[in-house]
Amino acid sequence: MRYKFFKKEPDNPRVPPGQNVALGFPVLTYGPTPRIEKEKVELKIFGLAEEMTFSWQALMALPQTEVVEDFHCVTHWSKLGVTWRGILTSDLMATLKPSKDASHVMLHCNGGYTTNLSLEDFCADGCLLAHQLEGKDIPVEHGGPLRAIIPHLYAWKSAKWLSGIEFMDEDRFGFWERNGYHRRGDPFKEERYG
Ligand SMILES: Nc1nc2c(c(=O)[nH]1)N[C@H]1C(S)=C(S)[C@@H](COP(=O)(O)O)O[C@H]1N2
Ligand SMILES: [Mo]
Repeated sequence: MRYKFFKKEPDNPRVPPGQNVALGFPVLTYGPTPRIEKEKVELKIFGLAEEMTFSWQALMALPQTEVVEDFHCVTHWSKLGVTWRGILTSDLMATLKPSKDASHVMLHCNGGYTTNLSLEDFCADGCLLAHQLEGKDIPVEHGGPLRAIIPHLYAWKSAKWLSGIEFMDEDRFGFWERNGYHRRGDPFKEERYG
């Protein structure tokens, strides 16, 4: 089901400038929705880090954490207080061996979508690789089985159908960043376009 109801909350400090509160949870996808069985999920770590591939089982064996975070889409809607469950990026990082030169990551998705982040933004508080939304498996249109959640930046950084994390020694542009979006995307600074 797809809801399209929004309300203005100008006095709510959690709502960034230029955003309206979404009462439902809109779906924002560029291109087709890839369908992947959990058992076929593979998360590849590559670039400037020791190469590793996590199966679904290996991901589920990592510490699991629930976060409640606001979600801000650059198309002017924010969904407040979304509950996600998954692996904190800081817990994932503790199991990886990135090179000392790694300063940025590129998130890669099934279907070809990409988005770039500094390592600091990738590891910030509340960031996780999520597999549950409001206590249930994430619906495929919202990025299930596995998506990134980067709550402090606009939601185009929250890569759905995550398939890889590439470590890099410089910033490179992902899909929307090449197409005019800001390289970082802080909603409270309205970093919408580059
Ligand atoms: N793989 C992939 N991830 C993606 C996108 C996409 O098109 N493909 N859209 C992004 C954008 S612009 C937003 S706003 C959020 C939307 O997440 P939702 O569909 O769960 O609301 O996913 C982000 N992650
Ligand atoms: Mo978006």
